[in-house]
Amino acid sequence: MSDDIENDEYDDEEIDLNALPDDELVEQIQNDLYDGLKEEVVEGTEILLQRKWKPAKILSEALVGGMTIVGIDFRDGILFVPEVLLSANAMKGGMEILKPLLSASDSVSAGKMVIGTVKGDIHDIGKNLVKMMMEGAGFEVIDLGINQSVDDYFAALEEHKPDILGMSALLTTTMPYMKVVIDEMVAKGIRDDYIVLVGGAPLNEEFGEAVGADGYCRDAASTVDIAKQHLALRKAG
Ligand code: B1M
Repeated sequence: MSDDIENDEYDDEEIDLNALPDDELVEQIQNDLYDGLKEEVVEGTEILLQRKWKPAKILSEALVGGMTIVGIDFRDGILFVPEVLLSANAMKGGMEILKPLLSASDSVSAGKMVIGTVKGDIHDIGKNLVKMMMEGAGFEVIDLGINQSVDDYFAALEEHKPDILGMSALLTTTMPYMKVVIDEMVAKGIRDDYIVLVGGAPLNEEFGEAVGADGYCRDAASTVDIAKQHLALRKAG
């Protein structure tokens, strides 16, 4: 019995995040993200910022690093949807803190992008990261959200007249919808009016080519580079 009490006391013990050295704090943020503890993830993110960590480094090492572990355990059946939702919510808490810092840059727009997750798919963390990184690089980004149909994309292209259309898909069952959108653009004669970039964990270079996209983007940072390259090519005629 005394053992139980001791264990309970141990479980309830609050960790002073401020007292942890950087490497242990990053590990603790990843653990808190895994446990879906949004407040703690936010606090840890703020402490790293106070310690002069670059927002992009916090994002990739603490937040994306933590989400990668969640993804592995989700795949292996150790975590289930409700737990992953809590982790996703905790991740968004940290991202909210970093967002204005990543976005605080040039006032002149580097270009305009409309982005959305395709129909049937509700994953949006990666897309949101892409949005943040693109905004950080000076792009104007119109985020359509999740579950976007051909009609939704077309309405947004019409309204916002972007340089780039970005599509995200995280499921093998929803990624073929990207081809539906691109084929419809071809049918309407508007395909070449836009740079089409696609991304999402199950995609690859070959898939991007097969569906007729201009580029496949492995992650948020490479999306910025690929977008800039394509815009430069267009400008060069
Ligand atoms: Co889902 N899920 N999920 N899920 N989920 C995956 C994708 C999965 C791989 C998990 C697994 O089994 N290992 C698996 C898909 C398997 C497959 O298709 N082969 C899966 C499944 C099966 C499902 C459900 C079907 C589960 C169920 O209900 N039984 C269901 C589907 C719901 C639906 O969409 N209709 C489902 C639901 C969910 C939650 C709602 C619980 C939650 C989403 C919460 C949210 O997004 N708001 C969730 C999550 C969180 C995941 C995992 C664990 C993490 C995804 C993530 O956020 N990664 C994921 C496992 C994994 O990917 N390891 C999984 C972090 C993010 C930063 O990376 O999204 O890859 P990522 O984005 C990167 C790049 O891919 C790229 O840049 C981003 C940043 O670097 N990128 C782009 C992404 N989009 C881009 C667009 C661009 C450019 C780059 O445009 C130009």
